[in-house]
Formats: sequence, structure tokens, C-alpha cells
Amino acid sequence: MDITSTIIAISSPPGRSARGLIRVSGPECAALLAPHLADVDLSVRGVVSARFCIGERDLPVLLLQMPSPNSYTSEDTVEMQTAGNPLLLAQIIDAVIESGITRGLSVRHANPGEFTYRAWYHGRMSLDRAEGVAALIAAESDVELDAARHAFLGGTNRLITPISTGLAQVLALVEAGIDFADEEDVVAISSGHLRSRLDLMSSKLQSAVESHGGGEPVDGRCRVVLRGPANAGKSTLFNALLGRKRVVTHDAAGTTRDAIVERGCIGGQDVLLVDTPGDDGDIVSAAAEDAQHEADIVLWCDPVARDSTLLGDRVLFVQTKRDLAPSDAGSDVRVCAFDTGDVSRLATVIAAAIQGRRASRGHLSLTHRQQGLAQGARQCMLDAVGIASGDRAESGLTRPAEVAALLRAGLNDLGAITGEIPPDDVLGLVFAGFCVGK
Ligand SMILES: Nc1nc2c(ncn2[C@@H]2O[C@H](COP(=O)(O)OP(=O)(O)OP(=O)(O)O)[C@@H](O)[C@H]2O)c(=O)[nH]1
Ligand SMILES: [Mg+2]
Repeated sequence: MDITSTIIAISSPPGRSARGLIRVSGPECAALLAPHLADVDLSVRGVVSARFCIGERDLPVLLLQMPSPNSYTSEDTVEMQTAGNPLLLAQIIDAVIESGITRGLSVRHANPGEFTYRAWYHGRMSLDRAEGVAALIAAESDVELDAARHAFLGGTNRLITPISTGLAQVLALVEAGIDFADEEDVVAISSGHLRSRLDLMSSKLQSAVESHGGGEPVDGRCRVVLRGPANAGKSTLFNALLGRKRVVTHDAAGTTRDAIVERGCIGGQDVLLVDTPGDDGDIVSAAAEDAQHEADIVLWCDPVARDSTLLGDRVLFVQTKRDLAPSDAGSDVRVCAFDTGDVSRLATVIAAAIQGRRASRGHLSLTHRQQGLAQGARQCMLDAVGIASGDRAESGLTRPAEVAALLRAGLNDLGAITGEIPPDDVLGLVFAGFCVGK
């Protein structure tokens, strides 16, 4: 992205409002605005009431002047408040750009997120904090606002940095082993030591993703996914929990063919409820797997008893068709989908799980981009452990270069979460999610 031009955009929300805000940032900010603002000293910090001239017109404006480096972007910045008519704001911007170009200045409309991009570029904030800003703007509920605030305050960084520091230390030892390969009695890091440290870090990363991952809440709603074998009664339960017949149910297995998402309210909690195709033995539909991956809570539905402790975090085991099955101690809850008392008890259990999950997240929520990178880093560590498993625990590594390459790739992934080593395509992904004017 070009950072030498002066950029300008409407920073207030689209549509009519009492006041509209135009933001200008860049090295030629003062030169750009000066001809339109007679008698205003733009080099001074402060709030100034002035008249803004475009052509014949003369508008009352309130200027917030923030000379470099003490501004959001670190550049000379002016925010200008005037009447919130979108047409008027667009005309002002077009006139300013046109007059700037005529005078040989480098000025253009800002791209989405470009003001925040400049803040990042000039070292005003890290990439994870920039994502916190985007989340803050997009937040539509108290929960989302809270998560965004934690991301903005550096929660993601605090979660990831100890793991990337540990990984960098292991990488340094592996590389030392490569450098001292001629000295037979020097073992920089033994295979056993490497494996145990990487196992520890990959499980930390896994639990970070499990605790703070899941789907990004939509309108602050948790995603509750019904999974389990075909014909378990998932769709019947889906309709019963929603309180309306939304999906088809049938006594033949394989009725649901795709994931179906519906908004609803369960036990007083707003949710996105997701029905999925049932597993047919070992055949699992990709739609069901994807839905489970994005779930905040999984309801594993099965009329047959199973050990619920094996199902993992986020999963509640619901033994379905209680009226047909003998009692079983292993399930979290037993239901007959046609019994309103059972369905309302299940709703209470789900609502409690949602509240528990929100509390355990510590209010921080990793974005899908960050979760993908964390999973990538974890896979690199597991692959490195796989290579080292071929060596005896107390001896050095026989394939240190391959291990080092994997650790470096993992470190890059972790760095791209917080923006320590952000490749250009990562930056594109982060800032593309912003609105123009931020
Ligand atoms: N007796 C009894 N039958 C049930 C119960 N829940 C569902 N059924 C019946 O079980 C059959 C399968 O129900 P579905 O809800 O379509 O099952 P599913 O898990 O969605 O099945 P797939 O979409 O094929 O994976 C239907 O005939 C339902 O009427 C229950 O609690 N008790
Ligand atoms: Mg179904």
C-alpha cells in the first residue's frame, strides 16, 4: 500500500446524521486544506471553529487538528465536522481532491482500513490490536464489544507471545546443533527434549484455540451445532429446540443432506442453531465437519450410550430417543424430542454451557484468520515431533535442517497472528475487513 499520499475519507457512518466527519491524513494535509480554510493555522494542535470554502460555498466547520506525530496515524491529521449530509460530504471530498491534484499534491480517497493501516505502519499499534479496532467497529452486542476491547488491549499478544518465544528458543537450539555439527560431543538439544517441549507448546496452542476460538459470534450469538450418527433424531431435536418445524425429519437414515443454520432463542440465550447430516459409520460429511469446527457448543446426539469424556471440550453428549433407550449414566442429558419437559431441560443445559463458555473465553475471541494460523503453527510443531521421533531420546537430531525449517514456518504463522512478521498478504486480509474512513 502507498503510504506517501495524503488520504481523505468520510469517517462517519453512511446515511444522514446531525454531524458528518471527514478525516484527512498525510504529509500534505495542511497544504491540501489551507486554500479552503482562510486564516486557520493548521500547524497548531487543537479544536478550531472555521469556515470551509468550496467554490461559491462557505460552510461552518469544526476542525480537530492533530499535527504529526501525535495523531491516530502518526501523520498530520485533520478531522472536520460539518452537517451530516452524505452528498455534501462527498462533494467536499471531491472538491478537495480535485484542487489538491490541480496544485500538484499527491492526494486520493482512502482505502478501507487505510487510516488504521498507517497507524500500524508507523508503529502506533500491533496487528492484533488493529484487528481489535475492526472488531470494535463491527461489534453489535455487549459480548462482541468486550471481546474487541480485550483484543485491542493486547489480549491476543499476551496469549500467543509466550508460545512463540518458547518456539524461538527451541529453534535457536536446533540451529546451534546444525552450526556445531562438527563437534561430536556437543548436543545442543536432544530429540527427547525437543519432543517434550514441542508437545507442551502445541498443547498450549491447542487449548488457546479451544478456549478462545470457535466461530466468531454472529450478532453476539453462540453457534450450537447438532452432530451425531444418521437417524439419531438431530433434526427432530433441532425443530423442538427452535419451537417450529424448520427441517425435514424422517425415519430413514440420511435425511439431512446439508448443514442448516437458523437463529433461535434457547433457554434465554440467542443462538445460531445448526443441523448437520448424520455420520454413516465412518463416512462423515464435510459440511458436518466444517460446522463442528466452527461450533461454540456441539450437541453430540446419539441414542446409543457412549463415554462422553472422550468427546472433548465444547461437546455435550445428548442421549436421544430416551423413550426407546434404557437408562444410561454416561450422558450429560437424556431426551425424548417429543417430550416438552425433556426439551426444556435440555435448553437449560445448553444455556448454562453457553454461559460457561463465554466466561472461560476470558472475553477474548480469536478471529478465524488467527485460529487458522495457530492451527498451522501447531501442525508444524507436530510434524517436527514426527521427524524427531525417529531418533533416540538422548541423542541429537539426525534431520535438524528439516526440523528447523518446520519450526521457522511455525514461528512465521505465530508472528503473523500478532503482526511481528507480517507478510503482505496477511496485511491485505486484516485491513480489507475495515470500513473506509477508519
Ligand atoms: N421414539 C422417538 N423417535 C424419535 C425421537 N427423535 C426422533 N425420532 C424419530 O427418529 C427418526 C429420525 O429422526 P431425524 O430427526 O430425522 O434424525 P436425524 O438424526 O436428523 O437423521 P439424519 O438427518 O438422517 O442424520 C424420525 O422418524 C423421528 O420421528 C425420540 O425422541 N423418540
Ligand atoms: Mg436430520
